[in-house]
Amino acid sequence: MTVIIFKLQRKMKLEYLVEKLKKALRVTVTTHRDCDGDGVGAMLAFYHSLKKLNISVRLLSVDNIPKKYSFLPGYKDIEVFHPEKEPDLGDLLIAFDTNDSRRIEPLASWAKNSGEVLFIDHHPILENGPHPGHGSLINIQAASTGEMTFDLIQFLKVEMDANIAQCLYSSIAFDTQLFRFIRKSPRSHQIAAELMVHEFDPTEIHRKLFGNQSPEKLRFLAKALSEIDYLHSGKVAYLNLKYEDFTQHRMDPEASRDVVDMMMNVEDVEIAVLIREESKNKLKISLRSKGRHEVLSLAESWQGGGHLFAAGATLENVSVQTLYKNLLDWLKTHL
Ligand SMILES: [Mn+2]
Repeated sequence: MTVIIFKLQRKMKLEYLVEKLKKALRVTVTTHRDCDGDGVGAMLAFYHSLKKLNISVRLLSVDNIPKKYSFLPGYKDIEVFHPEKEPDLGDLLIAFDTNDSRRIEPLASWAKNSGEVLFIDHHPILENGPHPGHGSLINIQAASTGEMTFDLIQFLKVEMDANIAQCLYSSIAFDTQLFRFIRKSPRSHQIAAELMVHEFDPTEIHRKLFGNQSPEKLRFLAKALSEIDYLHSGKVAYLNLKYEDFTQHRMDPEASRDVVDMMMNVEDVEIAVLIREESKNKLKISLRSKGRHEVLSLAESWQGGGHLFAAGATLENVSVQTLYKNLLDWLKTHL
């Protein structure tokens, strides 16, 4: 019964979106701040699809999209949003891979003045966060926003091509981390197989997303990984990367976001916690769990969000010592 209701709701929402697209004079597509391969791939795939439907569409991002994604078709069409330069954003903004309007500010507030903001996403709606518009598509069963975008593009009857396929394949490969995290569903593989009929090189995409590291990065990793602390009889891996750790290796703190996933490769580790100093006064926290303990509540207690088993937060003017104490308290009650 619940499945039928879910399918019906999904169909109604898809129809609502199609109606909106038909009426829209100009559509803007975006993804969240500090984007990842899933959000960028999904938004680009949708951008190419709307163009094929002759719908006027723009790509706007609230911050710079890392160069590592420049292999994706359409990357060069992405513009960074500057409120002072944008009198008119069109009448429909669609954001991929988030349902938290704060992560697309100031674009969300700006767009609301002229039209509607919809989200296409697979993250749970936050308890204390803003609510996405009622026409938004949220499916927390999907392993990536790319998979939802694949269904949406099919529903819109857009003919798949190599550009769209490459973008969607990159989305799925990124969020499943090369098909490791597939949420007990064959869907990620099924969609990937359908996409691979088109002309692109999946191995090359895997390398662009997860390989292509510099020697400096490996030297940095060797040092960082050797400094992990193991708490709670080795069930929790904890690492604090200081600003100096990055400057010493001439590394962008952004390039260390994969460290938390490496921490999870230790057999006994159930939860990994990475706190990195992005700049003086600004901390980024990444949380991962193998599935026995949710970590979203910890992220939410730090005004962050994400998935049940992969979440994060950004905090300013808080000391690492304070966060560490919060963490120990949280672990005491949750482990
Ligand atoms: Mn995602």
